[in-house]
Amino acid sequence: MSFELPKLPYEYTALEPHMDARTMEIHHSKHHNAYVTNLNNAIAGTDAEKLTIEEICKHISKYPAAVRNNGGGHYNHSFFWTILSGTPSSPSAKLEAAINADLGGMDKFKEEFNKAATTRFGSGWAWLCVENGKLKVCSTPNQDNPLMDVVTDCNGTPVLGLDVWEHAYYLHYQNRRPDYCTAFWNVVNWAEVSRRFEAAL
Ligand code: MN3
Repeated sequence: MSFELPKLPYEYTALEPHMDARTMEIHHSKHHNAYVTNLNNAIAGTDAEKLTIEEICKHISKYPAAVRNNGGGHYNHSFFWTILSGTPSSPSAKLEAAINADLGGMDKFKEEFNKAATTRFGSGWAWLCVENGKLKVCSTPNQDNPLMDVVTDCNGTPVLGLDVWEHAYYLHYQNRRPDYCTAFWNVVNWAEVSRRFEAAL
């Protein structure tokens, strides 16, 4: 089995103006596609071809850097597309209650998440994860993610994530990563985040 580029669950224009169509098209059809191609090349003829991307991430220390970088890239982008939407939605009552209890409420959560996203030096991701039944905010460098056994300071089941690589925002926002991080909240698919949260408990 080889990995495939998933279809986006919406049009490239769906997240305008917060995420522009040109960026979405290049991000999906070029960047994500390259991670898939390079991952398939890196695992060709190995037992990893029989595994899911989640299983590969969980034991990533067994693999060469090309699998860590491109397997992480494939998992992270496949995840990212699902938690975005051009259709407004709200967190479920259960997720909202957990954000209040674990993170001090929605405003404090967004502030903490945006701080994680804007202060991640270079390229990486900000995450909202569930670990031992509790929500937490953290970030990873490059294409690492909270499933990976090599990650020690940001573990758990991801329920929301934000790509802060320049390729995710530079065409529209140039160097203004904070503006991109603020705009992100307009296109969060809270229905999907809530579903992932409840599945992770
Ligand atoms: Mn990206």
